This record gives sequence, C-alpha cells and structure tokens, in this order.
Amino acid sequence: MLEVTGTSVSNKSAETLNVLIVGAGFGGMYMLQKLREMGFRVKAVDRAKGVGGTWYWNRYPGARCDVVSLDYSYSFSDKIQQAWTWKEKYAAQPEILAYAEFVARELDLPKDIRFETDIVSMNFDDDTSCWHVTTGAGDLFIAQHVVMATGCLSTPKAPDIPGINDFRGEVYFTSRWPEKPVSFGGKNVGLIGTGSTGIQALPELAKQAGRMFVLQRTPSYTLPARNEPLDPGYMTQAKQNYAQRRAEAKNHQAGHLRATTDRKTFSMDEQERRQRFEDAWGRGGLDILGEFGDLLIDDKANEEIVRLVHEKIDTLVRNPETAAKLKPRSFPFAGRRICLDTDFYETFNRHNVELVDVTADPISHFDEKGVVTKSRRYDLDALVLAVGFDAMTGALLAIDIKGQGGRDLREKWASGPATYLGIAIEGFPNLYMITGPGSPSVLTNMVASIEQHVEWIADLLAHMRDTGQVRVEAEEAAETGWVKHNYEIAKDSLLMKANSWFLGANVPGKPRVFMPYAGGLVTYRKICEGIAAEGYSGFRFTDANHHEGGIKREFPVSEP
Ligand code: N01
Repeated sequence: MLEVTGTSVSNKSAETLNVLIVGAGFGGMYMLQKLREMGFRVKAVDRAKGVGGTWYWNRYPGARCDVVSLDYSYSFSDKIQQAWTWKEKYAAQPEILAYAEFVARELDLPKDIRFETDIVSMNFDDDTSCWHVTTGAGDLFIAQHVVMATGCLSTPKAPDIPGINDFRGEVYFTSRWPEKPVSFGGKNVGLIGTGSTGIQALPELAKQAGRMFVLQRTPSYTLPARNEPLDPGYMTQAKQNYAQRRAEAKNHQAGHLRATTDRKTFSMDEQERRQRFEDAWGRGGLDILGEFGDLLIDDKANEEIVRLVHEKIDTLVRNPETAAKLKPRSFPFAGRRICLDTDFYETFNRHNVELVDVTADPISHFDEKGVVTKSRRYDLDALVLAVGFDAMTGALLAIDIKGQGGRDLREKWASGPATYLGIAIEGFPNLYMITGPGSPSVLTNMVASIEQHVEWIADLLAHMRDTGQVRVEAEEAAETGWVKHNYEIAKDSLLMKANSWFLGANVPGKPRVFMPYAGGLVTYRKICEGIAAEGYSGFRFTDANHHEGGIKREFPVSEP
C-alpha cells in the first residue's frame, strides 16, 4: 500500500498533475480553463455533483445575487458574455447556476473535473516540491502546484443551539438546500438567521408557511433591491457596450459599477439631503452609497443613513413593536455586510408571520417538537437555518494541510490567518488561494476578484515555467508586512465596529482578525501588478538545478 505522510491511501495509482484545483465554483472553473489553455496538465475536484460552488449549494427560496448580473459574470471571454442573456437585474440562484453550467459546457470543463470528491489532506513533499493530496475516498493526486478555489462562504457554521439534534421535524440549512423543491404548505416553520440569506428567504417561505416564526437575534440593515426583469433591448445595448462596462468596473474599488462621489453628507441642508436619500431608496440597490462619499467613513454621516433606515422600517412595518425590534442599533450601517431584499419588511405585515426577538427572550433549547425560549415555546414542523458560514478560513482549515517540514496550517493560523496578498502562505510552497483571507474578495464583486486572482496566479506559474522554477514560497517578512498593512487599513474603519463574520466573530472560539483586505480592488490590483513587475518581490523561488532533492522537473504540456 502506498503511504502518504500520516495518511493511508488506496493502492490505486496516484494521478500526477502540474496543477490540482480544489473547487469548481466560479474561481475553480476559470482557473481550470486558464491553465488548460496554457498547456498545463491540470484537474479540478469538487465535492458537489456539478459546477457552480456557492450557487450549486445555496438553492434556498429567494436566493439571489445582490451584485447586478451584468457585472456578476465572467469578463474573460467576449464570446461567453455575448452568448449569455441575463433575464433579471439581480439574477436568482437558478439563473446563476444555469449560467455556470452554460460556461462549463461552452468550455468543455467537466471532462477535467472530478465531482463528488472531497479533499481531506494535503502534504507537501520537500524532496520533490510536490503536494500529495488525498481524497475522502482514499485516492491520491500528486501535483506540483495546488490552487485552493474553495470559496469564502462555503463551510456552513454549525448551529450552536442546545438540543437542536433532538428536534424531530424537518431541518433545512439554506447553504445545503435540497435539489428537489421543498413544500412548506400549511406548516409551522421556524427561521433562524436574519443576515443576507434569511432576509432573502423569509418573504418566499412566508408565502407558503401556515405560520412563520422568525427567530431574530440581531437585526440587519437591508435596502430594497428593486429587482426587475431586464428588457431585451437594454440587454442588447449592454452587450454592445460590454467592453466599456468592464473597463469602468475595473476602475471601481468594489469591482462593479457603482456611483461614487466626494460630496459630503452635511454639505447640504436636511431637506435636500432627504430628497437624495428618498430618490436613491426608490431606485434601490446600493445606489444610496453613491449619494454621499462619507457615509461609510464619518460616524455622524453614518447616523443619518441609520435614521433613514429606521424611519423606513416604521413606514413599512405596520406593528410598531415589530418595527422597533427590526431596527438595527448595535452597530453602524455597513458595519456588517449590507443586505438587499425584496419585501423583507413588508413580510412582517402578513397575518402568518411573527417576529421573535431571541435577544430579549433567548432560545433556551430545542426539543423534539420545537424551540423553547425563556418565556415561551414554539411548536414547529420545519426549521430553516440561515445561520451563516465559517467564513474565509473554514474551507481551508477543514482540510488537514501540512506544508514544508510538516508545518500544520491549523497551527499556523491558530490566532488568525496570515497570508501574503491573500494568495500565498509562508511555509506552504506552491500553494495558492483564490480570494483568500488578506485579499479584497468578499468586500468586492466576487467574480471580478476571482478573475484578478486567476490571472495573477496563471502569470506566476507561466513565469516559473519560463524561468525553470519548481518552487515558490512567500517570504516571512513579506507575509508579516502584508498582515500589518491589512490591519492598518482596516483598523479605523466602520467594519471594525460590528461583530461580523468579516472578523470571525460569528463562530465561537474563532480568532478575531479582520480577514478581507479593505483597501479596495483597484489599489490591490496595482499592488499585485507591482509585485509581479518587480520579479515577484516577497516570493522566494527555487529552480530545478538548485532544488535540494536535485530534481529536474519540467512542466509537461498536456496531450492534445
Ligand atoms: O449569514 P450571516 P448569511 N441563534 O452570518 C444568526 C453572503 N450572501 O448566510 O447576527 C440565533 O450574515 C445570526 O445572528 P447574529 C453575504 O456575503 C450573499 O445570512 O449572530 N441566531 C445572523 O442573523 C453574506 O454576508 C448573498 O446575532 C443565530 C444569521 O444567523 C454572507 O453570505 C446572499 C445563531 C447569520 O447571518 C453570509 O450571510 C446571501 C444562533 N445560535 C448571502 N447563529 C448574495 O446575494 C447564527 N445566527 C450574493
């Protein structure tokens, strides 16, 4: 039997690759296409039965992207962007999954993806500078490089609620929603979680449920999406102007088109300011952020937008007690990720919906029939859990990753993730992350960030091939500097003033470290380009001739 450091693998022969990609969501799909085009022998694996990542798993009713579909799509292929026609301003999950499947078919990706394959361990072999990667079924890949396209929000958070396993009714995780439609007709349904996911799911669940109990611990700030069908004429015109649209999006720190301004909130009188807020609220989406440039910087300006949201809740929700409970007060607007909704507040006017404030009346436990709070019990037929994710590090640390000299990633990151650019990790050579912690990722349009990372990693691998390098690793000083830079940028921002998943605060015991890079995608891209132009400063390379193991490893091109 073939033995891999600490892990026994089956005696099936190992598959040898230049690059293994873990994950076949938007990141893994593009990485696969890019490296295949460059002639690398590359494969991707994914635990799902198909492509799409987030959009494969999060099939809950109401799931929708809150970046406009024209921007939340690949820009790397004009053929693809011309061939695909979006139906809605903000695409719903089925449409985005259909898009991912369309791209996969167009590029013939599935032939190089092994689905229903979990990676459980990865060991770096110092002698050969290769990764030995083991699947849950005991199969082995030996790859010189591994790209982790494992997603930022892909590992569901465990619901830390006493007795939840005693509940005998139906239980659904929004992040692992069944493929077959679920019927809640006439049932008593409980919903836990009022972040982006719960806010999207509630209006759809409430339409079906007999009674709907929303167990809210912390209210979120949500803005009306004002989603609408995309007029075919508009779509045709948008396709004609795609190149310009993509170029403009590239110049935006968030990676998608959004109005920006230097105008200050208090540069105009109350009435004028109010009119601007009203107009932006009416247009929907994140337009409101383009009205004043200091809303997310200046505390007093931020209080103005908080006041607006509170007043809107009072207008939209008929029951004043319910309205009061729905008002976020414990953190600034955008301290946590802003949500976009369709009829979230209006749903509380339905006769079958009840808001339960589980901060005021905490959940004591679940029993087999339902949930018991300090003062009441709620018998339930079904429970929907929209409790979030072990974000950014969860999927990476779920795998037992041992780097150079057997260094353990879980130990290295015990007090929080440390990376260089959110792409590489000191002590873990030839390993790359797409949208890893320390990169703009979740603070931007994910597809834009993914494309930037895929292209940068591809260039790095091309550079290695061209210069005969077999090994690349981040230098310790570079990584320490990047971690410090990340902290300096985030430390005074509103993002530090809320217990958010950005900080790991939603997972008990997780270190409190602000994980994404808050300096913006344009700035970040320039830094990455500068580093590449300097011959990849902060990275140490080893060429084939100086490799300690003395190997001469080449990058064979794949067979036609
Ligand atoms: O998760 P969350 P999410 N008892 O962590 C509650 C992306 N996304 O899945 O705040 C009671 O935001 C928790 O309460 P609290 C987007 O980036 C994108 O909604 O901890 N409640 C909170 O209300 C988003 O930010 C789209 O007090 C418990 C909720 O569960 C990210 O995914 C759509 C609890 C979790 O909110 C995560 O959003 C949807 C407990 N024990 C999501 N444990 C797009 O449109 C947790 N909660 C692209």
